Amino acid sequence: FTATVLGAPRIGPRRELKRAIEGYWAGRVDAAELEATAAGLRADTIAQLSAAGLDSIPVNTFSYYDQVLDTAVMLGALPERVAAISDPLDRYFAAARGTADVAPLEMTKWFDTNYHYLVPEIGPDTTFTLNPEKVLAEVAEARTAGVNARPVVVGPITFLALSKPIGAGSPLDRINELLPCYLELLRVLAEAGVEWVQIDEPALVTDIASGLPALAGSVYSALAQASARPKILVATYFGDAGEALPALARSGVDGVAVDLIEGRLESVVDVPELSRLHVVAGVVDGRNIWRTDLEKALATLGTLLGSTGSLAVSTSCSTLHVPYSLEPETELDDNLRGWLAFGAEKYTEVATLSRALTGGREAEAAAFDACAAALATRATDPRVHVDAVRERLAAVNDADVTRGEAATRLAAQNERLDLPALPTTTIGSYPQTSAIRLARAALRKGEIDQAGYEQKMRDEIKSVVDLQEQIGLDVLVHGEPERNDMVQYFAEQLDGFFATVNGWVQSYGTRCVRPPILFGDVVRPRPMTVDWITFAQTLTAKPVKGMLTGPVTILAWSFVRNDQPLSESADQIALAIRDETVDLEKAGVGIIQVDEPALRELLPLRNADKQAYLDWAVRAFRLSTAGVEDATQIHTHLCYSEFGEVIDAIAELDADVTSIEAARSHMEVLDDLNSVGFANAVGPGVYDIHSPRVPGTSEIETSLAEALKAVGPQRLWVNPDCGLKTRTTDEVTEALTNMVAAAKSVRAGT
Ligand code: THG
Ligand code: ZN
Repeated sequence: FTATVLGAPRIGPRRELKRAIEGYWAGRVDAAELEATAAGLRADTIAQLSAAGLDSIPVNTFSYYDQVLDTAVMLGALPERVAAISDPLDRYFAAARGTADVAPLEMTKWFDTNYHYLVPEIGPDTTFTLNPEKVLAEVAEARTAGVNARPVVVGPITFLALSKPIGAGSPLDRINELLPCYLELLRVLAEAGVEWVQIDEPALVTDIASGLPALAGSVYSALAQASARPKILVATYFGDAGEALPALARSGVDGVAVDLIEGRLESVVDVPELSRLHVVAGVVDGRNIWRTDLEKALATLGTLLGSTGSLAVSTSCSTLHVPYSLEPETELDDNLRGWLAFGAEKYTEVATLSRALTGGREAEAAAFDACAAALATRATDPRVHVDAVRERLAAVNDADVTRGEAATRLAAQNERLDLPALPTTTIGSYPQTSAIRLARAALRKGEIDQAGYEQKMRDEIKSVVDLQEQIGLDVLVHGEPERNDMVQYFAEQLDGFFATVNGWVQSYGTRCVRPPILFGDVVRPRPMTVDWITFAQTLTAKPVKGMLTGPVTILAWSFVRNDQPLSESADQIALAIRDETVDLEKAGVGIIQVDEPALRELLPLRNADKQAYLDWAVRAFRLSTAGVEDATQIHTHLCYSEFGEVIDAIAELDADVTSIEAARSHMEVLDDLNSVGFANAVGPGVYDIHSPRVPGTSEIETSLAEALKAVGPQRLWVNPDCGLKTRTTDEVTEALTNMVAAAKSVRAGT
């Protein structure tokens, strides 16, 4: 084949799958209706890819929730506790989200993307048996549609490398038990007449485990020796496959897919064994939204022609990570539109490149010329290079990223704030009530005007402030009713960002986000949060925290520029946040929180690249927060991850107070922080907000006692482990009341 993509989104162009699945969960949609919606979406995707001119169509990239969970099902590797549920669909959703009796699989980030997968559990009770029904059904369905279908499965190395060990030993130690399932899969796919199977091994571009290239060599040699099998395409993506590439090339597999957006061309060209393989060249960016420079991509393909057996054009990874189409983006100006390619536009790019590769550029001259003309405006658009921003950044020096001594700051803050020992607070958001959602919808539909909307938000803020007063918290927040999303909200107010109207991308399960597009230099035309915070402060004598999102998280949850280093974009955002902190301070706000939940997320996949990232990430945070006086207290909040690899960086952020998710990891993070000499205040989350269960007072006292042992009474704060926007007001009221009671009783004992 000559033109393909490694996978496609499945949530539906209008999030049809989200609605159907959530309807099924709520009992509004039955299984047959759900399946009909799903089948319709799969058929539409196949038709779309085929009509665009692709001659090999990926299938089995559909999922009701997550492709790693699908793989666990295919391999019969669900944990015992869910295996007991007899209905397959209900068992599947139980594994994904839990039930009243059964805990779900954990969820974590898929490599360095903003997609989350479910983490398989591999322990002594795990056995592997092949269940090929889903993949065979999707092959049969595509066959009926008359297309050349290429089933896609997650490979054995990636599956085990991403799994969580239960008990002793590493899941990867089980690879030899798993291979018979894959051999059997190859046999049934061959029997079904499949010509090519794609086995995804993105783990091979990482240093998750040592010895992966050698393991790739042995695993794929074993699979290549299967007596009956389709041709095997091993797909690597999200980076450079490095040493794994020659190992794969020698293993006897028939093809490899390589990411030429995040990987290097040399690592492909330099492997002589690839001259025997079909190389699927990922020259169209599958996870970012920029239009491909066709001229450049064709040159890359030309270079590869000489060193590969045969060549196909592809996206660098599945287009799961980008929105379906630019078509609904009616708010785009012509320049910006010309620089972008979402899913549909990328399929056309792949087909164009593939035709140009065989027929020559001249045969596709119109497309190449249009591309060049559109991209030419990107270099000269005044929004892309703003001299004032660049001059300001060039003048940044070490003093701009350094605050006074921590002890001096603490003394000044204690005097200003006069807080009790073990101060209680919350992370920032309060429940997004239906009143809030209705107000936002009414504003969008023009049923209320901006002033009416803002009044409703002030009403919400007042009720959240009253609630906190009543509960007896020490440091209050305004509750963030005005924010749809903690990144989108800021992107909508900063120049240099474009917020899409329908650019939905699956984040996990049925949950989607609309990542903003960072396309130009970042300018803050006016203060973004000051009015809301100062309004909240008028309602109470207690201090109200200002709430901002940090530069790394804004980047991690946006589509980022590809025409300058990430570090430069981070610094530009940092200057905008810095201006906001200074304005908040001027308005009398004494505590400002700058959240960086995604600090861990952007950590590079290769060890060699990690330190450089952490250096610029920390510096950008410090640039955001070092513009205020010693007496202004800077908080940060971190969540969603294992902090082990970034613990030094957390200390280097030098926030006065760090609230950190710890409820589920039993405060281990405090020992880790101690071990790197972190001496500033911390608020380890004392209960898990991700569950609707309300923690009792004595349970929180136990957590606090544990935390006290680790950090002592001088620098301990008391807070939940994350924002409260997904909980109900009743749950929040009860849990926080218990938290305040626990803090008071522990305070009395210190
Ligand atoms: N914002 C963004 N990215 C994120 C998070 C976020 N990535 C990590 C983590 N948080 C992912 N968590 C969620 C949680 C909830 C939702 C999405 C991602 C969610 N989305 C709504 C939905 O799909 O119905 C849509 C929200 C909207 O209307 O804007 O509930 O917080 N950027
Ligand atoms: Zn959080």
